[in-house]
Amino acid sequence: MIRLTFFVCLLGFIHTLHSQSGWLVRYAPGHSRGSLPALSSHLQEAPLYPGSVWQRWDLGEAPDAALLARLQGHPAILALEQEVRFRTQSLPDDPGFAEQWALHNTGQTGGPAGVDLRATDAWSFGTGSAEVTVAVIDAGIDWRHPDLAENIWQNLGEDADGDGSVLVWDGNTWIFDPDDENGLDDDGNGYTDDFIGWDFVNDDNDPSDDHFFGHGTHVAGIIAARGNNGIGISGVSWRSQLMPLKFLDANGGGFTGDAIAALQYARQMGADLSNHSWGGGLYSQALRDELLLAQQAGLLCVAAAGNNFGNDNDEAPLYPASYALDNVIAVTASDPVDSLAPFANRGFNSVDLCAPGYGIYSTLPGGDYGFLNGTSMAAPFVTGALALLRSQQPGLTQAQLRQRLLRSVRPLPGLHGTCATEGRLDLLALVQQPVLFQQSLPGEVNGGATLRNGDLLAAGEQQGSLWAARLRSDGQVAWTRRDQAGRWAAAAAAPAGGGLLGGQANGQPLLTRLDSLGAPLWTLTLDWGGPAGLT
Ligand SMILES: [Ca+2]
Ligand SMILES: [Ca+2]
Ligand SMILES: [Ca+2]
Ligand SMILES: [Ca+2]
Repeated sequence: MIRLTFFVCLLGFIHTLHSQSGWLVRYAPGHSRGSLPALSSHLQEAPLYPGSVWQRWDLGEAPDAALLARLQGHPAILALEQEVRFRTQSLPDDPGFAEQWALHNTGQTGGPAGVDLRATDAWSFGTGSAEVTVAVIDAGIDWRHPDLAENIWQNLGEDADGDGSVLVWDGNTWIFDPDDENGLDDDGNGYTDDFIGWDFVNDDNDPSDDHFFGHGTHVAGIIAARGNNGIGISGVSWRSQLMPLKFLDANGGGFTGDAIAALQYARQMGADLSNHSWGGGLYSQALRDELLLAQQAGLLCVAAAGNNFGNDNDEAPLYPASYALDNVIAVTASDPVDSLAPFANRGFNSVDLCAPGYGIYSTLPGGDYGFLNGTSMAAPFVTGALALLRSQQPGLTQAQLRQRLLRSVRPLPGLHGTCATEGRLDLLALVQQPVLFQQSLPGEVNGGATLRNGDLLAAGEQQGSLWAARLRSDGQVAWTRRDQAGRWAAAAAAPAGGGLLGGQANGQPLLTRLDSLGAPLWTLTLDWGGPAGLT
């Protein structure tokens, strides 16, 4: 009884200690709290752990700014910083995440657990950034949807009042900024007041989704529904910008000319990726020409292989998926047991890879959510994956993005013969490929691209835990390892058997590949932009 009481008290004590953010202080040599007699006697001080040179101070809810300034300049104090509250990054808090088997399969469909993109591990390496823009060439997007609105691309070339936004919250919903609606084509791109994209069906500036079940909105949510915002679902990329380009009408039909105009808009306005969850059997030279222009502009296009119940696209092509262009990636659909979905097309030469497309939960118009099936759902998983990779490694070229995508596909027996890679998208394998070199080919460094602080140099899995090497702001290579609780912590060096060693010589970061006995095989000097390129 006594022991039990004590234990409960101890827990209560710990809770009190860590319930609010404190201050971490390190005294200058020879100094201690006694050097600061002016500090009030109610200051709580404790070392972070026995023998730590850092002390934790409790200064109350809102310490006096003048006091802090005095303390920070005090000769007895070497460093003073406020504690930061960390949170796990891998599992988003979106309540609908439990339905998203494709990202994290716990067996919720009744099938085996673990048949998924390993998204929760992949997000340890990054969750996407607003630097990447994805054109959703579809039936439009419910851009007011609470789980999408903050990720909608904004054309600041039409921000006539210069307040940095073309969308405003009117207290009830998102609307176009009334002060920007001037009826002028401010950025001279040929479209008047095109704040967030364009509606090529109705030729106006509101690319809302009027499709009868909300096809475009569902596709958009798979790519980049706002992740970890406490509502709805999580996109593959939590933060990429979605550019709604509507060319499919309320019934899901659209014309080649409008598709081409939409693609031209995406290219002109600098989209990095475009998603094409639609297709048709007729070859169009005009569309192919436009896709070639997109290729020259660095725009990577992801297309659905079609739902013709096992049609072989090698024999009966479906466009745009079947255009044999380096910037067109064709995706068909797998199911929760890693077989080809029953409705999905195949093509050993003309389809690149599989991605989940069966029982997919995503956003629907009117702030809603629901399940849909189709290769239309598979393509946006690949688009989102590429957005994630691009935000993590912005220096990659279109060809490198494609190469990394296809190389990281996980071959699976159930997908044998269905597509060129005979496998399914694996987000973790995709994002943990090193940034600028291939381990197997000494000396192959990405054509002069500049490394930035935080760039991933190498990563891998060992004994069930993830490790990663990133470039630090001082040019050294920092090794980190993720523990069982999902936290990243500094590691002294490369993992045993990881085969890579980081270092620095003459201010240039080095990466050395080791053989199984630890002897160096080769060393790469990495092209580093230095501290000026810090992000
Ligand atoms: Ca504005
Ligand atoms: Ca314009
Ligand atoms: Ca305007
Ligand atoms: Ca969400």
